[in-house]
Amino acid sequence: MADLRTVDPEIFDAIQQETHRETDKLELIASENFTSEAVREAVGSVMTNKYAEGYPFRRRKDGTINWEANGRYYGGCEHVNVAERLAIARAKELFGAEHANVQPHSGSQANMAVYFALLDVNDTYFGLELSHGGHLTHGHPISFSGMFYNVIHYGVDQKTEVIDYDALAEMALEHKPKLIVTGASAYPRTLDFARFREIADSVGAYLMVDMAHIAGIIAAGLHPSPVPHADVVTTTTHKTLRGPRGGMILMKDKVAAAIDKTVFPGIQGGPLMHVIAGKAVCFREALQPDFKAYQKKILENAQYMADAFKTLGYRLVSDGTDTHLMLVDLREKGVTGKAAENGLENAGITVNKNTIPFDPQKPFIASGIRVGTPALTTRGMGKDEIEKVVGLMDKALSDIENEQVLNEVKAEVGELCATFPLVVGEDRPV
Ligand code: DSN
Repeated sequence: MADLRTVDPEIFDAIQQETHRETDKLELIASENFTSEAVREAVGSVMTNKYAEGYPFRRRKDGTINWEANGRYYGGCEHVNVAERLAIARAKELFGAEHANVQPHSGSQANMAVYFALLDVNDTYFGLELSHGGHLTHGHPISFSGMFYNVIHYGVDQKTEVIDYDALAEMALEHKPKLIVTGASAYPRTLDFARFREIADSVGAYLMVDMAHIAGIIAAGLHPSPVPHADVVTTTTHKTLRGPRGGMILMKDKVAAAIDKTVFPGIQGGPLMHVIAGKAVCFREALQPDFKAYQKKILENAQYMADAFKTLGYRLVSDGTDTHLMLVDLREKGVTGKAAENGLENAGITVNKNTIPFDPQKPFIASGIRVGTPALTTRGMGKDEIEKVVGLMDKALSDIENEQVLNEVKAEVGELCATFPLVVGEDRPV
């Protein structure tokens, strides 16, 4: 980073400070993780310099792909083509998909491409309610995904806090959606993709699964895969999958031409070839045997974390988790999600406030927090450390405005981080 330090000391300093934050605090945001150095090397490479609008292939009239033909609108794409072809091939292998588009800049753009390709304006589609674990881009009125379509939301059962599949099946018969979207940002239980397919088929709807949160777990074969069931599967690449920040679409061949055309030229221009190179590295890493072991540890750690919270008297939404994340309902502790997020931040523990199903609080206050184990697992933490972390959180949450208590917790967080170091920057080898 010698050049950056000289050329732009302010940005250099901001990156240094972020390095310290990532290294010296405990990261429990369920959607965050730490990429490998190899992924960051690819993302920081010269491929950021290259325009490559189009694809590293052309489609024949019958829709099949001709990998020998040049589908780019710019010259000089021979090397970035290698990166994108590898990313596509590895994504297909990793998830067993018929086709992959690795160009979406984000999960939101991946979802946009699917809606624009499969729906007309004002068409009806179903998405999981945001406050029940869904995502803004699953039809919330303040998002493009809710502005152009007639979106009807389904939710969880109030008692079990698990998706009410019977209610969804009835809703489908009544409203005949053209598309059913599932996948979630804050839903701790296994999603029954076969059941979603059955419901979609009962009304001739497309099925789209946004697997962003659980993509790594699915890649490791530790959560049922949506790929055999869904027409389209969207994801980000930076959560449990531990790749660079970005999006991807997996799809059946029958919708591939329409979706590729919607990603480019429909909604995006030049693909971020440096990020696509990073995605290729991520998929290669995810194809290695140790990735499965890593995902298994994420899930085991989530069970230790859930048990530890319950032992200390916390209520978890749906009473636990099958995945990497859980929602802690803080109402009985007399703490709001917002106060918890702020207090824990001061104690060196990063979480996000989160609404719980049927939350009486507004989203900006929220009754709960969402916590996950991917980032702690990447640091090498296991049962003892997870139990220690929950104990520290309990100490802070039990006296969330007491500065002295928060400082005591922070000191212990510092010791734990030092024992489980993280190499996140060239200038911060540990
Ligand atoms: N913002 C992401 C999350 O935290 O789950 C979803 O896009």
